[in-house]
Amino acid sequence: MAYVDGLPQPNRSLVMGVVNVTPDSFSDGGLWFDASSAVDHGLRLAAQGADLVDVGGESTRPGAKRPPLEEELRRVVPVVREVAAAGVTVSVDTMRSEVAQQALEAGAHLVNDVSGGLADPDILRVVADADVPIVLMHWRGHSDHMQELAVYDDVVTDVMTELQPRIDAAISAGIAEQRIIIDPGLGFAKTWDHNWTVLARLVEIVNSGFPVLVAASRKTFLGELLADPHTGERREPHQRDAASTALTTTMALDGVWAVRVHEVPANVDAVRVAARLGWERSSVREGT
Ligand code: PMM
Repeated sequence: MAYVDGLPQPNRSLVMGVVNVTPDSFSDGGLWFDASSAVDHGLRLAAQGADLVDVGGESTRPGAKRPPLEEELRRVVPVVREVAAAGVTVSVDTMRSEVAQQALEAGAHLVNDVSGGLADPDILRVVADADVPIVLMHWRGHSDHMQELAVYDDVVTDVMTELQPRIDAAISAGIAEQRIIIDPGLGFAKTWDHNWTVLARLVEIVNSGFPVLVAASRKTFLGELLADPHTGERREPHQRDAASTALTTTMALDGVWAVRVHEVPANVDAVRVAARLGWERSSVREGT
């Protein structure tokens, strides 16, 4: 199990709860759009057992348009401040250095950059100066055109090859290697089949030695998998939680550092089940 300096280390995969302070995220857009309901939601997720709470103000669903900087700051910073003040470990989900900077000043403990430092390279300096961990996600372009970029020779090899220069850039900017978390970026410039391939071969990514975060929760490939057999209609996002939890179990057994999820209690149970089972499997292997 990989650990990250300065973050909780409960000897199992961590659970990161999601608070999208957006009007348009695919799974919970608009639900926590005002600061006080976003704060309440973040505190509720922490009380339910989330190890980290991820606060974001930009929807990255395919086709989404970016909010202006001032709007993203207005959405995110007050929520980060209040949730962190309550003693919760908070990550800020942003691609902008200014948002990262202000969120860190407001008490955030890590930065989750879905662009892996590509959208605004100065974010790497901000993270290095603050000496906090960063999530570098595999990313090929903004959401308004990313699905045109979903072309790979071998998705797992290509993701790892494209993450390496992001890791190198983070280290060159002064971020300690032990503070780097990687994420294959399910659904970002990836088809549903690509997502399944990444999940089937997750161990190859975990074997890189870097802590791995994965966000499968409620994503469209699950809605498609669970489509109504009669009408073909996709399963709604909030009815994808059982499938998301099933994936949490397999990903935790594969050794991911953390899962990013919308619904916390079942996923906390799942990572605990996986930790116990993983421990038992290694005892059996060692013949104890
Ligand atoms: N996906 C979304 C948002 N943030 N962060 C990381 N590190 N990895 C992801 O795959 C990721 C992310 C989009 O999902 P949402 O709209 O449910 O937040």
